Amino acid sequence: KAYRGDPQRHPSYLVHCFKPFNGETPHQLLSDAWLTPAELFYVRNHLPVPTQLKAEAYMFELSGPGINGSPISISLEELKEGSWGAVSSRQAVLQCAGNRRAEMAAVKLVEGRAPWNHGSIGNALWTGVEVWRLLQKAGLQRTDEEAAAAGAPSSCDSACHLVAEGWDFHAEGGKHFEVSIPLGKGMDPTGGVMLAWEMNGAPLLPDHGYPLRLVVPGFVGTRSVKWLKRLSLSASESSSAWQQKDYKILPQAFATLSKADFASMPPIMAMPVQSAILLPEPGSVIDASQVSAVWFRGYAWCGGGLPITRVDISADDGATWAIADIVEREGGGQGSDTAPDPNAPPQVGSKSWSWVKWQLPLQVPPVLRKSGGKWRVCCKAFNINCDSQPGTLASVWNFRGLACNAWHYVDIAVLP
Ligand code: MTE
Ligand code: MO
Repeated sequence: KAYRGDPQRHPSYLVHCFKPFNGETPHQLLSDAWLTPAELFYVRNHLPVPTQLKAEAYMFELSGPGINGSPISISLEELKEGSWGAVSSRQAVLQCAGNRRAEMAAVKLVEGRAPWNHGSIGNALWTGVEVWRLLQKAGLQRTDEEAAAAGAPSSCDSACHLVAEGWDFHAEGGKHFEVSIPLGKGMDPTGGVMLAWEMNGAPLLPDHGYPLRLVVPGFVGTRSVKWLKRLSLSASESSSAWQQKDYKILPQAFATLSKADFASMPPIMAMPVQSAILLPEPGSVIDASQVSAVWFRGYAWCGGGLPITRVDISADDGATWAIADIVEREGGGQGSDTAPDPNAPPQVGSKSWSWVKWQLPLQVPPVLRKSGGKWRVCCKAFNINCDSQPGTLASVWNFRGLACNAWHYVDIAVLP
């Protein structure tokens, strides 16, 4: 009953759960679209959608040490007028911690609700106000002026964490969704953290946080709190179960809930290098008498704002690798002759919150062309720090099934 007010959804979602709604973007669309359409952008809700919120009357509360007049109420109107900092737009990927959980679960059972494939990720253009501007206007000062000039995080005297609470809540416990991020990320002018009211140029849809959400680029999706109710500065992390007992990568030794010592591990913030093959879809059938080569296409992304430098593809389980063509990256290659080459190396020191799209045609191997069989292809990406992805699912397996970023494999069937 609590979910009666939930919005209508696009029928093409690959639904993992209806109450709360957890739906994945169709992979063909993920591949075709540079900006993932909002009406099919993956949805990860923990609770019913709070549907009573209206942009016209909307306010959120800002409080904590260093905030003038704390607590203060800030309306969406004020944000849109630019009273809390210039309005700007930025592309950023959101990826759920559970993206690719289904692969991990196939190795060994995981304690995680939705069996996501590789489609709980999307890239969008977010419009709003940068949180560091808002916090500065609200009175938050860095104690070290030099650090400010250098764009460094605040020195964290009385408040180290930015806690964000949503309007959605548990009918039983009355607890609103809540998580936190380090204040340094929120105060970093290059950290990209925004309060956004538009996604891809239109007001946020109810499922994506209408009327206002936090967007924390480069961090695990769960930090981007939807339906924002309150932002507060705090000396400690959020004490919620979502912060303390959920989004953590536990060692293999804690393979049951009763053993899981959540306090021993920090919550996930920045996400590791990720890439996946979107097309052809696993299980596709290729008729080798009709086609000689197959185009493989997919995405690559890294958390922490670290640009992707390249994507490698292997058809022999990682013994040899071909280099994929980066067909699109932010500011490059979007169908224009004058745009910079997306394969050009990213600037050292630059940040990237968006993804890259890649492709590569592979010849059907002669053996398969002759007698048919299973064709297994995998990909891995590198970021600017030379981090890549681990080879096996077993090496990244964790009890909650989070941050799965092993080489991504697809098996397709070849008919001779
Ligand atoms: N914010 C609130 N208030 N409630 C939620 O359930 N889910 C989080 C995050 N923000 C959530 C939330 C999780 S786990 C993810 S992955 C992202 O929102 C998903 O955002 P999306 O549904 O817009 O794709
Ligand atoms: Mo998530």
